[in-house]
Amino acid sequence: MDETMTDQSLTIPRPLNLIGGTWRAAALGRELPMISPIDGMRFASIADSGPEDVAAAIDAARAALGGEWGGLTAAERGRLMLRLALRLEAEAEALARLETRDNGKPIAQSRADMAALVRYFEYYGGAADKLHGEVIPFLNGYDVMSLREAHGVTGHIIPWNYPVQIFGRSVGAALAMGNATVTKPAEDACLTILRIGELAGEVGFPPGAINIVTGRGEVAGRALSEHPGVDFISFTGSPEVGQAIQIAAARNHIPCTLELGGKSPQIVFEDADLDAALPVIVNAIVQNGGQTCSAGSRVLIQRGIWDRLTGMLATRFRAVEARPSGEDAVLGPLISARQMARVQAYIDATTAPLIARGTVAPDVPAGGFYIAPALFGPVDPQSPLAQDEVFGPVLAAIPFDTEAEAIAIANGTEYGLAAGIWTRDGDRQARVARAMRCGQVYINGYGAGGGIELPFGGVRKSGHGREKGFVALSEFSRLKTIIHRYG
Ligand code: TXE
Repeated sequence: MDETMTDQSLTIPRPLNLIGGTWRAAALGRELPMISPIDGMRFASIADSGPEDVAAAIDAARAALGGEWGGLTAAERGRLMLRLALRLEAEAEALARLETRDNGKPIAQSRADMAALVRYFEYYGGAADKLHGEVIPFLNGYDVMSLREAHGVTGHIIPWNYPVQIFGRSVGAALAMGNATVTKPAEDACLTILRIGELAGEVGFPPGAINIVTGRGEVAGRALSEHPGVDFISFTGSPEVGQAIQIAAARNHIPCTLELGGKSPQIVFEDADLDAALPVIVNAIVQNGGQTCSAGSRVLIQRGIWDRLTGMLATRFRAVEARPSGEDAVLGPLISARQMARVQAYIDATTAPLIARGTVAPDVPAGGFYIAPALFGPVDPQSPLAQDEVFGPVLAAIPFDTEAEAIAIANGTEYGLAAGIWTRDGDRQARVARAMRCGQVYINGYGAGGGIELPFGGVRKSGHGREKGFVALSEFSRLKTIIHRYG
């Protein structure tokens, strides 16, 4: 048995919410079980919060804006964030182990998530006092200045696939701009976020700046998205819930960012360096079990290299073994029985030929949510496997003849999050990159979400707004123009 499952030294947060700097059980005393995907066993509980708990957190955030948190200068906010970054770095290994137990992802991926979390707090901590307004030339006798202001109370609804990275990018940017935050993490994986909340208190974050309320999406998440006391919502999750969030935001006349996943293509032209492309294409769908919003879930292959590249991919796929998420794991379990059933249903329903299948290690715990990776092709570009976000280690290979056809297929889904282009032809790189209808394009590489500095977000069903990078600070703040007439 892997040590990530038996590690007794883990600090497992209690089933409490963080509201106004204190830890409280849900008002109605309810709890939800936390199941580890590694073995399907209950190993912890969380608060099953209701609208009253969410309202208390929103009140606490509002009070923080009028209290110590709201009184800090931008530089002081930044310094606190940098202090938290150092603390997170010191605790990174313990946090990574908790994340792997909670979420099931391979320990190497959890470590990468923690490194990104630290970087978000460094990056946004350092940026807290660097986005400012300007003095705008106007009529004689006027001084006009624009000011950057916090929205106020920001709501953060976070999914289970990259809880800490998404917490870092959205809560980090919101705090940097002086907002007071209420986070509703996913019921499938949220313990690491609770632990981060504890550490934030220990390094001196004032009460109410960071509130965390756990619970079910349709109860606690809905309450947060519909509450009139929230000034901005950042949501990452499914398109269906994203639409509900946007409707709720519209009812309250507030802005929101939505990051809703994708069906991102990797386009491989005949002149590509296939040896360089191969491991990247495989990693882009195997990483985190394919449960990545920018997973490269379609590979578009020019016909002249179809046999060669699918052959190379098949060899790689067959070598991937799903196993418990210890040091040697590349592919761990999926998040839940529900997600495993969803992925299996796509595999069962597809009529495309199966090119290759990986394996599940024979000694995985019986109750875990393991699935062998699958490569299908040629897949009809209009079929569900090529159109829907499967959110599992399933790659759809699609042949094409011309550049125009590749662009049409790549853009031919409702999603538009990321794309990868593999070619040595510089003109083609530029043409195809500009033709992609999506938020991020990689040329001769693929980073599945990219670095924390790189603006990230989608088009249409992949959502709107940009998080990550400096631009996120604009999303998490608003401009006020002050027109001063002097005599
Ligand atoms: O998402 P949900 P699920 C996609 C992916 C996946 C599918 C379903 O294709 O297979 O969505 O996943 C909260 N009001 N992505 O069901 O339900 C919920 O508690 C307010 C892509 O897990 O959207 C959780 O905190 N909140 C994605 C968060 O929303 C609600 C990552 C996401 O859960 C709510 C995750 C409601 N009515 C899934 N219902 C990505 N972009 O990376 C749920 N929630």
